[in-house]
Amino acid sequence: MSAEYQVKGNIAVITLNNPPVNGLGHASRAAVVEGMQQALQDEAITAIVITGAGKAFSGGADIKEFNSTKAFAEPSLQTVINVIENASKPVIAAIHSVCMGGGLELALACHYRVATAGAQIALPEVKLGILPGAGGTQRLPRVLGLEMALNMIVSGTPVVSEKLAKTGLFNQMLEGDLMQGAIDFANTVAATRPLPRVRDIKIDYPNHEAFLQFSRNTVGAMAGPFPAPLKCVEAVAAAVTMKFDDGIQLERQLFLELVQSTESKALRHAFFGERAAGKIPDVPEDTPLRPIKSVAVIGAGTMGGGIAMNFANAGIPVQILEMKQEALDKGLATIRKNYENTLKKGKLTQEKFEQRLALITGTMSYQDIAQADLVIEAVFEEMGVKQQVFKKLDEVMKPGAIMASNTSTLDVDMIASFTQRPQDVIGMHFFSPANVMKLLEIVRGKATAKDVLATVMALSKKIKKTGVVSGVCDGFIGNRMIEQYSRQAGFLLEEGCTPEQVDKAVEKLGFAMGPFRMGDLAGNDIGWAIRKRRYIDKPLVTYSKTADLLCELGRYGQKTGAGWYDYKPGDRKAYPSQVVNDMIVQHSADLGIARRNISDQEITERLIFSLVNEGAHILEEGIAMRASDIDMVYLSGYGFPLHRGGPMFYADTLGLPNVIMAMDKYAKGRHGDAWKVAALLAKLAKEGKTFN
Ligand code: 3H9
Repeated sequence: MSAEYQVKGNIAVITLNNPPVNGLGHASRAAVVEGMQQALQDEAITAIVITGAGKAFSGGADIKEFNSTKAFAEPSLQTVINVIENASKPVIAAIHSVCMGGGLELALACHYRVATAGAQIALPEVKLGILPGAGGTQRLPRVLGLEMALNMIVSGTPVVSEKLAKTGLFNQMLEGDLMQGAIDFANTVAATRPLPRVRDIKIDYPNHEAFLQFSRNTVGAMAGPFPAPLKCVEAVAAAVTMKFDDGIQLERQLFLELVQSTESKALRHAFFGERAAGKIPDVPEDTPLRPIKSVAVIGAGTMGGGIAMNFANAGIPVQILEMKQEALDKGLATIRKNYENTLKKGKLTQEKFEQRLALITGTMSYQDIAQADLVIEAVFEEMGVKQQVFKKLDEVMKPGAIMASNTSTLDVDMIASFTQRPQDVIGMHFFSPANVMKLLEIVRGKATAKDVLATVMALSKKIKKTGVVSGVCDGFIGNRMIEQYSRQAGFLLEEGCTPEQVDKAVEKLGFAMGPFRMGDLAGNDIGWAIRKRRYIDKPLVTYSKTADLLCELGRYGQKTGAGWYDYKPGDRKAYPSQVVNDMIVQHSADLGIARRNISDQEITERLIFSLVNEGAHILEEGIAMRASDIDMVYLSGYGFPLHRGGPMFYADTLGLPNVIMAMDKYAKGRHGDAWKVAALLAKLAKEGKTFN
């Protein structure tokens, strides 16, 4: 049953029951209408309470239905709302826990609303690239006022119910048992007529046009590539400028436009992708977890320090181990400085600042960290160094401690083999800056125990990361793909581009940063070291030597004040570099390449399709469990534009046969070997299917 009908004295109670969050899917909507009809026909019933079972009143419309006709099948949410609002008996929404989207819209159609404290109230549709499509933009301003409602609708941010206690949204805040309180309230209003309807409230906002214009300007400036925020303003404006029914009609029309937009599809893909990433088919959800009450990090460098901050932020004590006092002091001082900056910006209270710093301690003794539940190694990216560290960890760590490596490319199985307990070894690949970036690649070795994997997945949630599982291969999901992207970026320089032209083309597509600005930020020497190792193993793989030449000039990036671009002291702005551009032109001449004009389309296709093709190989080999995992890696770790949904989703939207057609064209150019179409990509295109 997706909604239950009960009678308590003279009160009918309709309880939404569609776990996990009582999404208003087709069956739930039909059940509410049925319950309403039953209650209205029963003469003994004097009022109707609507509530939700389990952990939500309702999380809103069932987003899964949006890609099918089910979302609009009758009874639609609009129909349910009309049945409730036009009912001849009082209908009371009894709200708790979560009341969002269509759930809040349903509550707004009720004649009365009662709530417990702590309920999350939101119209979060904008985060899915849509707007409230069942009256929310028209009714919320009528109970909260124009400004507050607009803020909530444009931001999608939840507000706790007690903060709204004094607004027209709630008739009563309840303490104690919600159901008893709601029934008592229902009995007090059972005879009230006429029944109050939110739609009949007049919004009083003198000079609303000035406010709306201000909102259009500010929202427009922040909306970026997303159409939804401005459409939200347009719909809310209708609540003051149009008759209620006309406003509803406009809202409907805007909703239907947005729900079909690629931007919204991409955001919905990301919503489900993030949740799917947490599911590992052969690891049951109830796998017992190892308790993680303390953590140790080996290495106080930029990475180690950033990693440690994640745990302190989550209230978990963390020790940092270094070999030299000086390095340890420097690392701890950097952490302090980072927190001080956050404190200065007002994003941290003094109390939290002190708490977090107190949770981070330093040591130079392995014995001191022996009792940690989890240890993460973040030392130099070299197998010999990792070997020493893991041998030592194996000697000292208590039985059952999880031993993780933050390696970004190395073989986690080999690292595990340095210990007598490979089942306790796992990869935890953080992205720099580790205290900021959302992505955590969780590398499952062939011996990694299921409970170790489950524990690290749960921990990633606790430290607010998007955890994505990868199998073992050189570079895992993200860096293995980026290698192909970087190769293309290098070839483009040899063939006629400047770093600036490549970066601009990619940034125009929506990337946070193009490959060369990114290289300067991360440090070009890191890629250099990786290439030296990689191409010894794979001498036949071609790549542009331009990046090596850059490093030979000592231009490692922002940290050396020069990289692909020039930098001024204390300024992160990238200035095109004559030295670099001359070097690139000279390198082309040395290779005998006649430089040519290259279009932005060629640049972006070569970069993105090289990601897609490698992503297809990664899927074929089972390194990633699903295409959406690859998209999550790129959305949360590589600045891939959110409105394009990740590389695999983007390829789906372009059409896989079109991707292959472009790849075939580039295969006829230089380094055609890079464009061999992955078998999975070819197969899906042939069958008319998509990755996602
Ligand atoms: C809308 O209402 C449109 C209307 O205006 C107009 C219509 C005409 N649908 O996040 P969690 C699933 S648009 C389907 O991990 P939490 C989710 O996929 C909707 N499924 O839990 C996951 O499934 P699984 C507006 C949904 O406790 C499970 O619930 N509403 C929906 O951390 C648990 O999710 C929103 O945008 C849904 N609406 O957070 C609310 N919501 O276990 C979006 C959740 O299979 N949802 N699921 O992976 C949220 O913000 C959070 O999920 C919520 C719970 C706060 C509710």
